[in-house]
Amino acid sequence: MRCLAVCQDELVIRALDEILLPGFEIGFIVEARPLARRLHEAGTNVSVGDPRRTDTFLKADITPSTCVIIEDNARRSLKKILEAVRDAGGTLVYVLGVSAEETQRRSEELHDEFPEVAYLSMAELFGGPLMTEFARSMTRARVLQYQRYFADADRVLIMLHNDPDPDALASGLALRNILRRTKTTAIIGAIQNVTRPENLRMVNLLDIHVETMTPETIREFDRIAMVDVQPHYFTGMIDRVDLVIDHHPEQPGYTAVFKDVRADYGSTCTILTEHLRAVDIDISERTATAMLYAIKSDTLFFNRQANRVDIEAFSYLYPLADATLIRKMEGAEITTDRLDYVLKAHTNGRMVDQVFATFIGAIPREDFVPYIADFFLQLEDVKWTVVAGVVNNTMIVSVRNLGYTRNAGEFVRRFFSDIGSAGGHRAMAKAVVPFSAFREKFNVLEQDNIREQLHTLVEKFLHDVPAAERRKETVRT
Ligand SMILES: [Mn+2]
Repeated sequence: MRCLAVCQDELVIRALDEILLPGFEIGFIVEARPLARRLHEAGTNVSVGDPRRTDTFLKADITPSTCVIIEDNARRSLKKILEAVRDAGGTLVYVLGVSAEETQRRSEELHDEFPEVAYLSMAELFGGPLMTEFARSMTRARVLQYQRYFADADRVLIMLHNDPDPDALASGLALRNILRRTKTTAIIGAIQNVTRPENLRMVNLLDIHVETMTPETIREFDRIAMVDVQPHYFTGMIDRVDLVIDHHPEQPGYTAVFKDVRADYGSTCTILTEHLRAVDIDISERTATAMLYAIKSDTLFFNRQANRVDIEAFSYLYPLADATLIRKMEGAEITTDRLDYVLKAHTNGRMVDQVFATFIGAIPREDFVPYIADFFLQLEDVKWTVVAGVVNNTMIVSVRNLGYTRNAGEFVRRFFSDIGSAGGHRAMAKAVVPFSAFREKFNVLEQDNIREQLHTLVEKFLHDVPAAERRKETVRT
């Protein structure tokens, strides 16, 4: 494709020449002879001419399919040049704004008179890649620091939350890689080990060893890192932590030597992909597979809280991972005992205004509750699910929504933090409370009443406009 650029700035010319030369046949029109001579000597295809004159472009032989780039340095009469190009038959015209100020105003002005002309600003063109590079070097500095801090330790512990999920497990593998350690020099541990069937399948297929820890064994380590979780989770059990990498909302009240908490990321593995890339560490197929599966499952395959960085990490890991293994791990999600509880949830559940609530009674394992909450969110017309079940006199409440409504984490904190633990994101949240405390606070005994009580709470929450929004409304009226 032919490309003709009208530029007077040597730096811009050299940059365009270098960028466009491989794919385009590019020529330049300049006004100053000395500049033309210099560029010609450097091997650039350049001619001298007055860009305000139509015959300059006729001589350059432009056709409707020639791509014409015109530099806008805010000094020359841009309109005259554009008219000359138009009269010579040019139709594919781009204006390149190179003055730092006023590019927005210039592009608007131009648009009124020349709607077919596209305006590109230098800042837009270089801004994205430049910011990515700078962010990467900041990450690199941070990773190099904690690598050094962990380098001389004998025993390193990478701590995960209870019943570790794919994001926690894969983050453990990834961090071990970054610390350049093996399974004997960096232990991946949790107070309560893996129980969910799909996570057990992941642990087996990828041969991930998680050691069950106690407060005593935790103390034997020289350095402690936490991934996908923060110290407050362990309620005082771990008094010293060296590194925290997590994507849950940042919790106050702890100090860590190093910390990278990014609540706007869909998974901890997304953060760790950036760490791995920043220090250029080779990612093994096993680690890439685990991380890819983690991003997929923490974002419910990009249906929940995924953003640009998650998609970027996913596409980086994808060619490095084993897709067949991932399919095998996913198949483990549906089990017959889970189906039994889905049926029970369906029978006991009720839909009101796109909110599905159900109480499934006594259950042998906690994971049935979030599984059912995720399951019913797939139904057409369901925007919120609230599912409760009881394991050994402890009530587990899982809340899910489609992410663009009110905050699920806020919901559980508002109603349950006074009687137990409650927290989570905008789209997913969980509360764990003594069953007796729940019944006492809300005065419910019958199972059906529990479900109705959950509906009442959601209704109250959704119809209660938060103070900030109320203020906005007053201003508007
Ligand atoms: Mn996670």
